[in-house]
Amino acid sequence: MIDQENGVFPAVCPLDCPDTCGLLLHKENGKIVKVTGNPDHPITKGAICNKVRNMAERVYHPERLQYPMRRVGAKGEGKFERISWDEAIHEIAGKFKSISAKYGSESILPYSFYGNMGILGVDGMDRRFFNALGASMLEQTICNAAGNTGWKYTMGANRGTLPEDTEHSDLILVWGGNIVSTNMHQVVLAEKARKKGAQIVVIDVHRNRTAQWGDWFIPLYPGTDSALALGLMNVLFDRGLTDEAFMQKYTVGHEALRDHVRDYTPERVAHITGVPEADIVKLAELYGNAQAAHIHIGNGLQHHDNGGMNVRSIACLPAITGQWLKRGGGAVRTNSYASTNSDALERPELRSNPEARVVNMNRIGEALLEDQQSIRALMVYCSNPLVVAPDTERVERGFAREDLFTVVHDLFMTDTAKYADIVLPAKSSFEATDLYTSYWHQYVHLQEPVIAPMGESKSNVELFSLLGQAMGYDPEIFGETPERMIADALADTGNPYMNGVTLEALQEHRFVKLDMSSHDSFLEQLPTPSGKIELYSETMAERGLPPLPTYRALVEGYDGEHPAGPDDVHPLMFLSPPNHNFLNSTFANTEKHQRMEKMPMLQIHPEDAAHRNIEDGDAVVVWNDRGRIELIAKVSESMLPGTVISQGLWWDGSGRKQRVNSLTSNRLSDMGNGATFFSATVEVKRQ
Ligand SMILES: Nc1nc2c(c(=O)[nH]1)N[C@H]1C(S)=C(S)[C@@H](COP(=O)(O)OP(=O)(O)OC[C@H]3O[C@@H](n4cnc5c(=O)[nH]c(N)nc54)[C@H](O)[C@@H]3O)O[C@H]1N2
Ligand SMILES: Nc1nc2c(c(=O)[nH]1)N[C@H]1C(S)=C(S)[C@@H](COP(=O)(O)OP(=O)(O)OC[C@H]3O[C@@H](n4cnc5c(=O)[nH]c(N)nc54)[C@H](O)[C@@H]3O)O[C@H]1N2
Ligand code: SF4
Ligand SMILES: [Mo]
Repeated sequence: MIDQENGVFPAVCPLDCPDTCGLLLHKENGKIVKVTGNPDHPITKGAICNKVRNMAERVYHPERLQYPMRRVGAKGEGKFERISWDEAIHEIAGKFKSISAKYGSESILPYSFYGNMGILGVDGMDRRFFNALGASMLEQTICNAAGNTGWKYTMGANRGTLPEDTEHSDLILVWGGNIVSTNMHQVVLAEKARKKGAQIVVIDVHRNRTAQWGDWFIPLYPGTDSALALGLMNVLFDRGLTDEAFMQKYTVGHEALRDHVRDYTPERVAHITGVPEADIVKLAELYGNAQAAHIHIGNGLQHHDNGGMNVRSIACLPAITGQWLKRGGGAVRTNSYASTNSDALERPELRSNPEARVVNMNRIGEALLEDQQSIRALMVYCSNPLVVAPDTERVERGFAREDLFTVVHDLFMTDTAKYADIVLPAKSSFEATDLYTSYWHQYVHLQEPVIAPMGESKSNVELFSLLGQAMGYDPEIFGETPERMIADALADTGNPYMNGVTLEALQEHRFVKLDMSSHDSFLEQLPTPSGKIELYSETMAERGLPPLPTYRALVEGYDGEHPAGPDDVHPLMFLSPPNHNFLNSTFANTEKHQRMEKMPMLQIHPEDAAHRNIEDGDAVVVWNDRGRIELIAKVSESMLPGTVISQGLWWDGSGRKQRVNSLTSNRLSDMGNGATFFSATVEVKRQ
């Protein structure tokens, strides 16, 4: 493909998005001129989002990094000189060796996430390298850790309703997820259900694009979702809308739960959540009487102090109503049916320091500042922590440490890369070979290079191969080709769903469906301690968590029961969910995507605006004890008073003024050590 100047070539979207779309890359004179959806892909069927339709702008952007560079200016200043790959690799390996010898290998920390979902690059050759090095380990909990943990306490595994089944639902609750922007093919499937009469209810803190598309929008105070779920359970038990036979057979703890939810009367829950009592009853009746009700549990409601419990509580709803037995009924957080042979990929036997300490990625600023003695070198790839990690000011101070040796591998000179001692150019996913699974649908994809690499850029696999060899590690393990790695990753997975997913099948078809033939017995094989759906969780009790779903107010924040008072210095809840045209901080530096998003804004309720003499279009300052940013006010009734919203992780252009994470906290969630991006409070004034 790479040698063919013209033609249409299959590809897969590499971004951290549930849809994992099949793509077609249209090449003319050796360059991609158009990106479209692959109509043969059974789930994504030729439709793709606008972001990726404009991917060529990113791939051929004039600011793509072309060659390795060494810092010559101050940290963060962005002044670099060109060096060769040989020099770069030599310098990094030399530094890692001397730092290891002097301070111990644990003083080196990798920092990565899923800027490119290719398994070989983020869960493969890189892991081999850090295992052999004996580096500290990164706890990668910035995205969905709280919710996944909460879900697993109830259901055992991150599995739920399959996408294709949702077109058979007659009621779809989209709860804390902005699927029009973040999971567009779920919207297509829900539209099919809607044509057959399904109703779509959206429960969110603001009238996002999904709420505008749905049939009924229910706004609530941030972080009060577990209270709402408990209120719904109260009505369901009270009105006999539960499925006794199902609960007997498939759950534990339903008697205890029935007693427990008596405390969550619609009246009290209305007070906590801001959802009117009549709406709570109406929603419970709608849910309890549905033929097949599906709940899409988004990521938004779990980025809170109580995020794990929000998901855990909602996950009890399909269990008490027996919805799991209905086609199109149930719920989904993520669908992790695929798995690779991670030992073959990561080579845990190479681990030179099995006791290496673990650093939580949400607390990177704190780790760098308070632990100065212990972290001496940092290697960042597939992530942009200066923009995406909470508490930016602290992260920035950490990265500014003169004694810290930092390497950043990226496609662009991100805010993070500006702090690097060595910057390395990364290939785009269309320039490399890698393997992609989806965390929503059941297809596995192969990407092979379609275009030549930009400048001297290298893939993660190539980078860590070179580094491993320069360190003197086993040349065979660090010299493996991507094809060999894929073949090994797909062999002996011990996972029946992976039957038939082989390198050869992928080379022939580009994407291969998981073998779902053993899937019918989903409920019979729940991997919880009891083997049943755990409405009461003994494990949670052992870990000091409430064993039954229980509402706990946010650490920093307000609800209807504890509203902000006159003494509160930061009386507004501040939420910064993703926007439509960026993918986290990716695309925030391409002009086309910036134009589509217009500018970084703060949505503020007319009542909150009036108190502060703020009018639509005013420049405003948003601040708290952690930081201060500047945005343009958009006065709107799209959320309840007391909540302000800024969508999108902006960073390019006017410097640090618009980085929303300057305001967010690095507190960890109740479960899973997850991020609490949306549990922050602020004050706002006109500039
Ligand atoms: N266009 C686009 N698509 C993306 C991304 C992107 O940046 N842009 N990011 C990708 C990634 S990494 C992820 S994890 C997913 C995330 O995608 P989603 O699962 O959709 O999650 P979010 O967009 O973070 O939040 C969804 C909604 O939850 C709301 N919310 C916040 N707090 C609460 C609460 O307490 N209760 C309720 N009910 N709602 C609340 C937010 O305001 C937002 O409208 O999207 C992926 N897809
Ligand atoms: N305030 C707030 N903060 C958030 C969120 C939020 O909703 N609000 N969402 C959070 C969530 S859910 C997530 S998942 C995180 C995401 O945070 P990140 O994983 O950091 O995601 P991106 O911002 O997309 O940054 C990915 C970087 O990887 C680079 N990259 C892409 N491909 C490659 C490659 O092949 N090799 C290398 N070396 N680099 C590559 C890209 O150029 C980009 O700079 O952000 C979190 N931060
Ligand atoms: S970002 Fe999501 S919707 Fe857009 S092309 Fe990629 S996988 Fe598809
Ligand atoms: Mo995420």
